[in-house]
Amino acid sequence: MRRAIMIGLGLTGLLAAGGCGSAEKDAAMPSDVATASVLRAYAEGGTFAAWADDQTAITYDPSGVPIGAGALVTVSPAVVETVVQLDVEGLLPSRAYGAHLHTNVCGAKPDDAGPHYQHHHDPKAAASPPSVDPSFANPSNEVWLDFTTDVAGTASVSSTVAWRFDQAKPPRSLIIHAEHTKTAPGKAGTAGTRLACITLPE
Ligand SMILES: [Cu+2]
Repeated sequence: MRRAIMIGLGLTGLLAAGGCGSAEKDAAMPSDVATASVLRAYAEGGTFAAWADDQTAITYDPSGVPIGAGALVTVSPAVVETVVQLDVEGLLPSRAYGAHLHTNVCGAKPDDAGPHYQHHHDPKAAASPPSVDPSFANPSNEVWLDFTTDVAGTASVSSTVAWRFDQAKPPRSLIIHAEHTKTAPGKAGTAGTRLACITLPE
């Protein structure tokens, strides 16, 4: 079924050229057998639609992420790093978007996905979310996947971080935002309205 989705999106070729093959190789390395769950690779995505309980790819604002657009998130963990790739199609042409991994699954409301997934948690964000301190809200401690679409509305972007997901509490969604991500103190990590969300596997 997942393969059918990829073909429908026309993203199969991108996947074959991307992290999927190498991820399978990593997951099969004998030294990693004991940590197979930590190194689990996956690709998740689909066609954007309005929110429903069983909907993986949700658009909250079809004027920014149209119904029928598609996205695929490919996670490729390795021994000392994690590569996350985002492929999109059917978005607005030549437009800047922000994108990050967030902590919670997508819900009926954009805020249901919670804050950004962080490797080292910003202690101040617990009392006063979200984390806007650049020493925590940055693309080395979070997974940022900002992109600008081409004239056809497609884009492909990847981020490599020098750590692996916490398997007890992995990121559970990718949010597409209305703007590129800011880096200034007090605004770090903010990227405007949450336009769309993809729920990621546990
Ligand atoms: Cu975000």
